[in-house]
Amino acid sequence: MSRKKTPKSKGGSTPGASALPAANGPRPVRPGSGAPPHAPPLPGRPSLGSSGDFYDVAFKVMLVGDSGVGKTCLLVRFKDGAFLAGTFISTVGIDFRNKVVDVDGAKVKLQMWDTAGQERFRSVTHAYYRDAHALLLLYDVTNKSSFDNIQAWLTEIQEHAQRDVVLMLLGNKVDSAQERVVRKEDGEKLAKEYGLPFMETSAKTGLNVDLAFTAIAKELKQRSMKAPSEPRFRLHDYVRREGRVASCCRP
Ligand SMILES: Nc1nc2c(ncn2[C@@H]2O[C@H](COP(=O)(O)OP(=O)(O)O)[C@@H](O)[C@H]2O)c(=O)[nH]1
Ligand SMILES: [Mg+2]
Repeated sequence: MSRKKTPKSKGGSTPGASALPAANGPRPVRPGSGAPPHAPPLPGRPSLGSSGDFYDVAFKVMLVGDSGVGKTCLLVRFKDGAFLAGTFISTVGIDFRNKVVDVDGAKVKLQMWDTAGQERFRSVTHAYYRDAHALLLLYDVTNKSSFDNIQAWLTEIQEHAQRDVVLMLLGNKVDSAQERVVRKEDGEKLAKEYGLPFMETSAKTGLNVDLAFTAIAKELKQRSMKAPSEPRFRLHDYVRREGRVASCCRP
């Protein structure tokens, strides 16, 4: 299997100015290969980068949703296993972080993009959507308007994202049980209406955070390099089966 080396993630650029080629549908990104972005992964020819981990295939994952729902915190929780409380993180913003995850023996690099404040007026650069292989759409379970705005976000996504983009709906901040105003059933109902996989998460406790990104990585990896003998990965079933319920809400 081909193994590439990933450059370290860093700040300072906008999604439109990505060092990686623009994606074309859910095909993998192949940094450094010089090949068109829509080509399949290179088999059996490892390539070396300047630093970082080896990987077989890479994808762009974008986080969208209203300002304050916890996109940056979710990303940081997945990448670094830490929670950043307070407002500091929301004002600074980051551009992207890389993480390589192991999916059934394959190294899948997720390049995860953050919107760094553009989402405040739902004015996210359209190129941001166009480049995405997967989108995590977040609302905050303690903020009703962030939930009500999901439909508007979906309209944006339908207009500007690739038609076969992998999309998942996440209701974040479930650790804040006292402040919850959006019921889990409401999230489930909305997700069902749009045919989306859905989970509740907490960037604070880490609940379902790794699972959300891993599920996306599994789906994308299968789409790009599924062996004929391999059973089809079912994203909806996977998150339904593996998703944990916040301890506050167990019956
Ligand atoms: N209780 C709780 N607070 C969170 C969670 N995720 C984010 N926050 C807080 O919500 C605020 C906004 O988070 P941020 O990640 O900047 O949101 P963004 O604007 O969507 O990127 C910050 O004060 C975070 O500390 C969570 O899962 N639980
Ligand atoms: Mg942010």
